[in-house]
Amino acid sequence: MGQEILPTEQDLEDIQGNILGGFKQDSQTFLFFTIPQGCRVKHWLGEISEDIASSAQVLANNREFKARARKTGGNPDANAVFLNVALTQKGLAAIGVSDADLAAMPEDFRQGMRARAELIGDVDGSAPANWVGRFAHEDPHVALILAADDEHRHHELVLHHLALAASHGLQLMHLQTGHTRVDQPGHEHFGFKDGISQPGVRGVDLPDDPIGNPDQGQPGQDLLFPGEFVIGYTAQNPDDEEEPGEVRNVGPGWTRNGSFLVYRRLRQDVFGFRKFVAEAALKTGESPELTGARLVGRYKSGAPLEKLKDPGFPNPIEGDPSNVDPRVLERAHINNFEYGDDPDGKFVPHSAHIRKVYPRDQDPPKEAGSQIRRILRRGIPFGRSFRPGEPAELKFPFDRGLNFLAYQSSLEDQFEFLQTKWVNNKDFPHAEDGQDPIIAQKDATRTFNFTAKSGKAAHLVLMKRWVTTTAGAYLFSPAISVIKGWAH
Ligand code: N7H
Repeated sequence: MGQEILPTEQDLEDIQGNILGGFKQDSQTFLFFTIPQGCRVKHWLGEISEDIASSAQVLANNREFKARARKTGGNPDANAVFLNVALTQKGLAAIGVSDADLAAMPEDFRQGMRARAELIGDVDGSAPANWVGRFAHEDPHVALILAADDEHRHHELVLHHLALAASHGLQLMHLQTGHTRVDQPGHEHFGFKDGISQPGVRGVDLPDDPIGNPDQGQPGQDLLFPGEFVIGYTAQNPDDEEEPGEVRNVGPGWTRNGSFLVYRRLRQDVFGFRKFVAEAALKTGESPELTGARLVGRYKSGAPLEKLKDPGFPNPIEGDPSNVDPRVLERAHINNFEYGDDPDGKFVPHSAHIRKVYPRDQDPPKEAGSQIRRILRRGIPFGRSFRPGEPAELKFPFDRGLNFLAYQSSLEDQFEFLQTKWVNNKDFPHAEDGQDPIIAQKDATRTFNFTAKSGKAAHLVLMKRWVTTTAGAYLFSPAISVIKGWAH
């Protein structure tokens, strides 16, 4: 058994808030800057460092929101404004990190997302040369993540930080908005409920049932060792999901309490997706709701296809999917399922999005192999909701999609592994199972295999991507004390 290093309260004060807490605010803006030589970047860091939100702060506010939602008290700060900071390798160099320390950072991060584009499948329309604005030919140095519930305060926050950065000589490279959808809060643009399943973190997330089930947060949510997401802590044991593994140390000593952040601006073609689902449903004779749910692994409501085979819930594969028992959306059920009892993918196809990116206890990779590939997702949509009748393809800046954000302690073993070995790989988990129909980036033409209502094997040919990468970066989100140390 390895050593168990878990974050203390003092550590949670030092780890940036979007990492372990996650900003839940409805308005978020991502400001990407470059740091020209000779600009007063250290003074700027000094100005912003006092305002960086910690995980302790964000976790406390999120708990108050939850308590209010469950009507058990709760006094969240509706006026809270949160700020976080992350830098690319070029940004670390620009603020004066030593060459030795820069060289000690992992290769994936040093190279950056642009250089790794082919590896992760960002080719053709998703290739960096086609990314929006200045992302098409350069990397940002630093990103500010700004979050507020109140729209007015959010605007003030953004304007304040634009002016502050400019007054210190930083150059704005890209301003990316993010907004919860007004017509369907909590749902991404294709219409599916998002933000349901996240890894729980030991020492941070509390078990619902500490005596009976201390290794789970909410039902079905396995608690993982924090070193999977934050540097300097015990990580998972790759051979046993319940035992601690090694302490994860990466690069120079100052990376402790930091985390690697993947940012991807993913454009969504809602018209194309809806058209495909409607036509596919006609071909297979199944409802459009069921066809969409097969691609994702959940219905638009978030109801998990896998769960619905359990005795006690009406089985939507046989009947009308709108008959889904609403109890399945409750905390006790919505994420409480495995795939081991559906080895052939009869309910959730092997390549359905949520099964590809988190195969749970499926073999391969087995539970322990699944848990070392998890990420903390912190995405938020951008752009207006689709309105029937509008042009099929919308170009920047009027497009829509997902600001995909994910924190982890290894880009190569987590985000890149998911993208290359599972999502883009038609042979995972088994030969010819197909690529992820939602987010695969490699080939435009893919085949989606599933078991039809009749029990027979069926397949759909996907001719087009509905998700395109339109910008991206690998960033590092350092401990708050480290940023204060760099400032003067
Ligand atoms: Fe995915 N979608 O609407 O289809 N995702 N995702 N994702 N995703 C999830 O369970 C979606 C993307 C993960 O724990 C849900 O919280 C869309 C990337 C992971 O069971 C839905 C886009 C990557 C999970 C979507 C997109 C991932 C997950 C269900 C792009 C990583 C958790 C909601 C526009 C490489 C799986 C939920 C689990 C869930 C959709 C991107 C990964 C509905 C539209 C790039 C790990």
